[in-house]
Amino acid sequence: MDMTPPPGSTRKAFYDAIRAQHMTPLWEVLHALVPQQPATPCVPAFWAYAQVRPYLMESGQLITAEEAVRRVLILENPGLQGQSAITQSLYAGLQLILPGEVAPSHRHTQSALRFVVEGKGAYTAVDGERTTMTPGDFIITPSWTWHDHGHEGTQTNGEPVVWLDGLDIPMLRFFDAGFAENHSERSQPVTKAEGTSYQRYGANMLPVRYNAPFGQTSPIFSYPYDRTREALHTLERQAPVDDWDGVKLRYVNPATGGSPMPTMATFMQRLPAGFDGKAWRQTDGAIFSVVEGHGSVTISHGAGQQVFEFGPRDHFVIPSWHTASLRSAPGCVLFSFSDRPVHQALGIHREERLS
Ligand code: GTQ
Repeated sequence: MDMTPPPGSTRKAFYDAIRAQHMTPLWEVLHALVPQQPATPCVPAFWAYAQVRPYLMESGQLITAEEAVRRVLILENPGLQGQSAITQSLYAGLQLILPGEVAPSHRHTQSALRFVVEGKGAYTAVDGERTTMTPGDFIITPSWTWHDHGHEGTQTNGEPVVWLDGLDIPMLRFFDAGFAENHSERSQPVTKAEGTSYQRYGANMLPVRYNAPFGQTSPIFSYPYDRTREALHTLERQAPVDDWDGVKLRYVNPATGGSPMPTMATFMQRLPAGFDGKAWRQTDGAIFSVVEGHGSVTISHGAGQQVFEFGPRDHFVIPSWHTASLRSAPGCVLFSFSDRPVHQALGIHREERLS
């Protein structure tokens, strides 16, 4: 029997023939399907707040929060154009609310985090409780909970409020598990005093008959910055500083010790003055929001290297398995989030700390 492979043209004819049967040869795509290491289309990207802010404010003149439902400029990864994604699994955007406005109530299966970037006077309502939004606060909207946003200031004395939205939109799209509905009222009825959740779940205690009001999602829906900031600054003075991360803490669901949401982990870190961090890489691509101070991040992948110099309210993304390191001369504070809990649940999370 002749075992010589047929010429390429015969293969091409074969591929055409099986395409009609909705089949395709694995051997042409095996390398790409099962890469030797992550080959993400996501690229490092940086949004300087000084560049972004004028457009955000201009959007405030173009459309109301009511008409837009959510007046957001999406931070779209240049490698994922048209996909409304900042990494393959995550969405990020900057949302603007002006004095007197309401972003009407709805709910969806996508989980959301809000990280407050600037301004005072806005609130988010979740499941009958409002929380005032203060810069640096980390706020959660659990999957399938009613939520609306508003601004109690007036046109004459209020200031614009901007926050970073982080959602698992691309992940739920991948799973085809997205559902949404609008509330019958513009603002949901307020049924709990502000701070109820925090007092009930945020004092290192839980109700005796704790019943997980939001399933796997944290029952604390606002983690105030003053507490986070104090913890980081105290630890910087009193405890060893990590060579890669500086002083970095992860936010927790106090009932489980796990991440605040099943799909997203959130972190806050302080780099002490003069920090010159070692490099690392990990499979979870991460989105950063600069809270205070200045510094730089160096991101390299293969032969390519980029350095972003950052200051307050700037945003950047470190894609999966890109090598990164952080520096800060005056010291700084960085918020970040990623899809790490999903990697961990699937047993595929990898991290390498380079020396
Ligand atoms: O605030 O509910 O940035 O539903 C994207 C989708 C924000 C929100 C976004 C949303 C929201």
